Amino acid sequence: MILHHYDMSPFSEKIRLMLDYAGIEWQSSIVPPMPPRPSIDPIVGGYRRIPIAQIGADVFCDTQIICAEVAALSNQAELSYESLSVEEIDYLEHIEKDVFFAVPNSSSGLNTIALLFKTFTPIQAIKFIKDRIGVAKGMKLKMKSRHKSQALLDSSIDELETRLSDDLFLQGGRPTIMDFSVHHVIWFRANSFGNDFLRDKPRIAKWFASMNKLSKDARNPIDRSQLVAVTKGATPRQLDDNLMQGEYLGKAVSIRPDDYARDAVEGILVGQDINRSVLRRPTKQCGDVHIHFPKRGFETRLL
Ligand SMILES: N[C@@H](CCC(=O)N[C@@H](CS)C(=O)NCC(=O)O)C(=O)O
Repeated sequence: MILHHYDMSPFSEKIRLMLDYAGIEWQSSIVPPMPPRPSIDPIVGGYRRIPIAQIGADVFCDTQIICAEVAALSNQAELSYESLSVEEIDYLEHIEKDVFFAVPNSSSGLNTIALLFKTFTPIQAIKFIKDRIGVAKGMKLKMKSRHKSQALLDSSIDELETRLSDDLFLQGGRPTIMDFSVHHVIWFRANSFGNDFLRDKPRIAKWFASMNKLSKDARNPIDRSQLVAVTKGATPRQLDDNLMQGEYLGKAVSIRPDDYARDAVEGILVGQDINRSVLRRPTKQCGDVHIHFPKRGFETRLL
């Protein structure tokens, strides 16, 4: 699997860690923290969120779908959202949206600016701030004030401490999708603004350390020309019969996230079931690719 990602991206950390835990070899394609991303933009055709995963001429957008692929490749169903109950999915949605955005929103503007100037050159930091202001403008999610974000973060951390049992992980003795989906949000908080909050949270501290230890941090880089060669040399995999359910099957459609960074990808809908949509997209350099999206959190429109 090829992973298009950047170091400070929490959702990328979720997949890096899961791939390492699942024992799947992956190749690392580092992209800039904001568009343009010349290595992946011509392949994916508009979708701007990170991470993106790729196997040959199949491209996977959003960690819901990437986790389903990792679960299938490693034969560990518990790494996929599809193994969860509705309540568990609702909990993760709350963590990966409301609590995720509460991390930057709970920090003072000065702390955020200091962090960005520590991470980037001044010009990059200014470009990054401008880019994220643009993303925030197109958002369908309601952002909370700093005070409310801090209260949400505190109560979510208290709740996590009580959810974690003596079994160490959220669903027992080994990590599942629940752990990976919560871990990257805690990682985001700890990496950006320090981990003092772990001091009086012994269960979270132990769990967080155990999760961090899953990282093998052994990356095989792949460069742009290798990427083109791999994509060009592959044909999209055959679609399962159960993907033949979409009402717009065979039609030209656009697909985009329904919440933020809502840039659309256009193509022919060649597969759909209750969890996934697959678009066929011609690319100039690499021929046809299939772009896989989750159904949850995405809109499909007839062109
Ligand atoms: N629901 C998406 C969320 C991905 C996401 O928000 N990624 C952030 C980086 S951690 C992002 O794309 N930010 C804008 C960007 O990098 O251009 C997923 O699960 O993949």
